[in-house]
Amino acid sequence: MKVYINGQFFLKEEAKISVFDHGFLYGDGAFEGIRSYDGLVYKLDEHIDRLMESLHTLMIRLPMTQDQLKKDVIKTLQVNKLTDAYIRLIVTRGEGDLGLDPRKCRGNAGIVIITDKITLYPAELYENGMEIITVPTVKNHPEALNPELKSLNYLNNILAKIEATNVGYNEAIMLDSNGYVTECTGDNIFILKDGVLSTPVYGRLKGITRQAVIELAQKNRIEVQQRAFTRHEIFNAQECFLTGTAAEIIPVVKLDGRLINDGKPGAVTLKLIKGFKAMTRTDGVKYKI
Ligand code: PXG
Repeated sequence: MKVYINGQFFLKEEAKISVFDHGFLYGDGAFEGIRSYDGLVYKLDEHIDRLMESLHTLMIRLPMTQDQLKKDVIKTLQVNKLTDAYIRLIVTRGEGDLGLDPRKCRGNAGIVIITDKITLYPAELYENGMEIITVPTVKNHPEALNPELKSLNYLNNILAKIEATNVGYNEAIMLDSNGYVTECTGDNIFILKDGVLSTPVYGRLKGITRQAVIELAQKNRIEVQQRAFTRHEIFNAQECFLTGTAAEIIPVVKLDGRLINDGKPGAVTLKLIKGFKAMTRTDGVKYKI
């Protein structure tokens, strides 16, 4: 496996960045998690657009054109001969002196592209659904560190993940400081009630898979509402599922000990999983290895 660092490829063992990089020192940077399926990079433009928004907020200048960055993502897949991959694209503030001030980083931002084989949750969880819990760690306030910003500082989510795995759960719901549901540690959340799909509108990452599922549902004439809701609505929903690049779509059948409906993945969830699978095998930026 070879790793792309600033235009050059390095063996995994030799792929290293400076300890003075502000991405390492302060989590100062942004990233994307992208996937390719069967020689197609799924939603590459959307991922690059979201990355550009993160960089704009962080006031980090991309040291190349967006087009070149997309080409380099594909080149990394080709160098590693991967048709089905997980792609981690990282932009860091770059090397600087000690001290928070980004002006201490006089060089360019750093670009790293890691490609790897995909790791999904166990197949059993896709068939039978997942049990999740709500954790005490509250989601970052949007005016502290906005969850829409996919920054290299993921400690809020990591703390929540630790709280979930400590008690034997794979995923956790995080609430905002008013008690509304935001998302999970690496996935967005949807519920279905009376034929209407709902997903939180504030305080969560604007997931690419979330958007794809919204569009897929609308194509299937399912109404979608982006709105605030509480755990009470999840307990009493007919269906619930999570979406994310890594997880794709995974059914949720129990939250905080409450069965959701009959505790089995719902019909709409299964239909969306099928539609999403088909989409990932046909849409995307084609590449040859
Ligand atoms: N919420 C959060 C906090 C995320 O980090 C999502 C939602 C889903 O967004 P997308 O755009 O992927 O539909 C994410 C995405 C990993 C990994 O390595 C994490 C994500 C994506 C891919 C891999 O754990 N998070």
